[in-house]
Amino acid sequence: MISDKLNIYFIMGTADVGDEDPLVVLEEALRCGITCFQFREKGKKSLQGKAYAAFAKNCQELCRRYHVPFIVNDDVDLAVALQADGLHIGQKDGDAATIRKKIGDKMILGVSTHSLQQLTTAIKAGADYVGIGPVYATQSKADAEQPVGIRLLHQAATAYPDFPKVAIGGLTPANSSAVVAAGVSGIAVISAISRSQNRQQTIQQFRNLF
Ligand code: 3NM
Repeated sequence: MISDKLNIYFIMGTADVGDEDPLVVLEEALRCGITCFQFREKGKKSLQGKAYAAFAKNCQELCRRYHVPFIVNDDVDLAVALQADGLHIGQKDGDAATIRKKIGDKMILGVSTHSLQQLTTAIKAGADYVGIGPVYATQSKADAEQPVGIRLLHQAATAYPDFPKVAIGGLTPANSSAVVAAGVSGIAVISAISRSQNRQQTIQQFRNLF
């Protein structure tokens, strides 16, 4: 996977955007220069059934128009049905090696990790990139782990300097310089972009870090 594509990695579902239309938010983010998108439709009020599938398809079509990879969170069947560019799984979403076999070698596989050991396991299982977090406290994930801080990013960069890594959790343009300096290929964010009052400026500030 091309590490550049991970630089500004936006994650969103309907729960992440106040009163705005999520498709309008996504299109604005694409126009302003996000480099990767993860479809993450979670939470009590999340879309279900046909509405869920239609929302995913609409997000995918927007991403295609802007030549930005479309990655599905968690839902292997949806990723396969849509022929998504990638699938992202967490530590509780099943065994990465088994999932890799199911999706084949062409689909990008990302795995969320919260320790060096999980990172090693994900790499061995055939991940193309890992998420490392939460770097800072986050409001966007109900069951987030304790923050791992910049320290784990440095350890990961030392252990696996060339393996693609994205940092996640509580990241904003203001606190991400040290994160990028720690050696990650990308900054993965929900709220800093989905709830930004000025998306153009926020995304430009993230872009300036690379
Ligand atoms: N995964 P925000 S933290 C989806 O630690 C997600 O793996 C995390 O949202 C992990 O940018 C997180 O608003 C939430 O903090 C990120």
